[in-house]
Amino acid sequence: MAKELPPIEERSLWEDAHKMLAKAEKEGIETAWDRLLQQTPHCTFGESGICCRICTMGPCRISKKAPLGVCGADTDVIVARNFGRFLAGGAAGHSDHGRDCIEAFHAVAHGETEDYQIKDEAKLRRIAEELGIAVEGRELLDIARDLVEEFWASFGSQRSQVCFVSRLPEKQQETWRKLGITPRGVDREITEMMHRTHMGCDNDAANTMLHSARMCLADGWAGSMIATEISDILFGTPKPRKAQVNLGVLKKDHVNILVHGHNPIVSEKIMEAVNDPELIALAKEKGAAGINLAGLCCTGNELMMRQGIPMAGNHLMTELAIITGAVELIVVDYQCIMPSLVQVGNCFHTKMITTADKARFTGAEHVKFEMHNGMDQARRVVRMAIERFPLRDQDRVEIPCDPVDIVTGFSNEALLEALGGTLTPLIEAIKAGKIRGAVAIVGCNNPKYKHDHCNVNLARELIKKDILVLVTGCVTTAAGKAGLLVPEAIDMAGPGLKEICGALGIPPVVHMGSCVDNARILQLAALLANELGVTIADLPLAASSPEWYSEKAATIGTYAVASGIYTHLGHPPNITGSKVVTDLALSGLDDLVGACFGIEPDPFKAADLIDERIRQKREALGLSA
Ligand code: CUV
Ligand code: SF4
Repeated sequence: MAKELPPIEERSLWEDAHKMLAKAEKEGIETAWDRLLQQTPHCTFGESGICCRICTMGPCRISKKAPLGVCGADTDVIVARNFGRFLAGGAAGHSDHGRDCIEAFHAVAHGETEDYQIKDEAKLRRIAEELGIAVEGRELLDIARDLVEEFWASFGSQRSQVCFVSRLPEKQQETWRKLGITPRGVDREITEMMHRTHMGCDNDAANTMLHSARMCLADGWAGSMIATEISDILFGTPKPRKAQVNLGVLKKDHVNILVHGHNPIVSEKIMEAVNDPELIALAKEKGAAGINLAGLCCTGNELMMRQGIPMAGNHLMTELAIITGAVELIVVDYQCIMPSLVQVGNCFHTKMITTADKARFTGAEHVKFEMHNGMDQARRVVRMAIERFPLRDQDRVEIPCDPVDIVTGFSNEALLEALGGTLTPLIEAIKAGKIRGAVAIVGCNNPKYKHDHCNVNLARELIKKDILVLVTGCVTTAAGKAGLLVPEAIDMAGPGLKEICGALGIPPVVHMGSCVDNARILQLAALLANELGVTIADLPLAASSPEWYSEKAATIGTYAVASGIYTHLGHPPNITGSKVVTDLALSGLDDLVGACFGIEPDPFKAADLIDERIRQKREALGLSA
């Protein structure tokens, strides 16, 4: 049992984190690392997934002495049910975010709001056409209303399958149909998971696992994909642009506002409000040089991808950002927001504002954002931040470093443009072995690891092996801070990758967005598979979430595997108490969907594991290893 925290340098890879952890210690402010120590050792029943709380004949926990729950459920059934519900939480999170995007799009299409507009008309028309909606000679809003209905239909169970399954190669659709894992509707699959895992329903672990796959596919190919496509339509499809990362993006003489959470519907309006000349004048009246906006986590990714707004930090930097003492206000929507931010904010003058009725925090102030009042509410929030600037104690402010430059904005549209309009140059590079494959490194931080150590080192090792790396979510900030998201990073890549990225002027590690934007990577995989006449499982692709923590990350991993993409995780989900479930995850799924999970905490060994998989896929395609 760990009795003591590791030294500060061992808790994070980064200087900005070290300095803020030292400041926290000096000022007696508790962080996630302190609380992890208090929670260690964790409950081993929970860790291996063999504690069942599904009914009140229990709770039951499985041991040698008591191998069955009161109802007779064995360890495999209990683990599969717990894991299914865990994944349902993740699918619900992304997909409810997607639903909020449809609501915004609906309001725009029906003229119910002036605060949101259609920014990418061409993308709206393109997607409508793709989904079989007539576009010729029609008014934009007419098309939009039809597209809204198409998206709503992917949430219920009105159809046999969600709309974007059509993006997959026919052969792969056939595999899903045979296995019965074609997702029918986002809400239907999540609800059915809750039903199946009620006491006395699905008592066959493998069968529950198959439904887990189906439900996660509904998230990837509908909930998340719809969120991404609508966000592009409403706020613009990302294009390559410069931005900056780390705590150095905060400014000592400015009013600093942080946006945290996931949905661009709130953060985009805050960004507009900080550019309002009246509010800038007010900030100057209060003694500030101006208003500075920075992002955290995924809403930070959304703003950085589309608008070049700087990123203050990823998941484990959120408490530390407040500890700079320079933050007037943090405005959040939902997901991945530690409740401790209220407590840390109370150690300073930092105010926390919540905006969604479904994510309120005791101790924060609630400013409800709705479609018809987004802009007014955003101005109100920015004004509140300005009012707090005079309360800041400048003697306690410490901005620990200078920001690092990055390049962001690689939507599939932008990637295609960089390739000259077709995938051919990329495919040729893959065939020639100059780019041996591609790996998406995605997801979170977890204080059980040295912060960002695995995220960064895995990316570094893979590009050395001529493997293109795609990043989203919290890995973005890690890669950015390590200097991997600029074209000059090709100097750290193998010779083939260096040549191709150099010619295209792109970094060897490409930022593709937030967590829901992992759907962009699914789409890219499908485009490549269709172009080559194979399935996604045949491609030299992999995914990894080295430092994951959230239900959503597990859901992403599961839809990646179910889509045919081998997925590495730094540590297993809480399933190790069941041999059936663990074997399925680590190998059995390979026979069904052409991919499985691999577990390895060491990033250097993980790079070899992934490299070996890519080697096998290349050989099977008749390409040099
Ligand atoms: Ni949605 S899910 S910690 S913000 S990536 Fe970051 Fe990304 Fe994990 Fe959360
Ligand atoms: Fe125990 Fe079965 Fe109830 Fe779970 S469902 S708590 S194993 S009796």
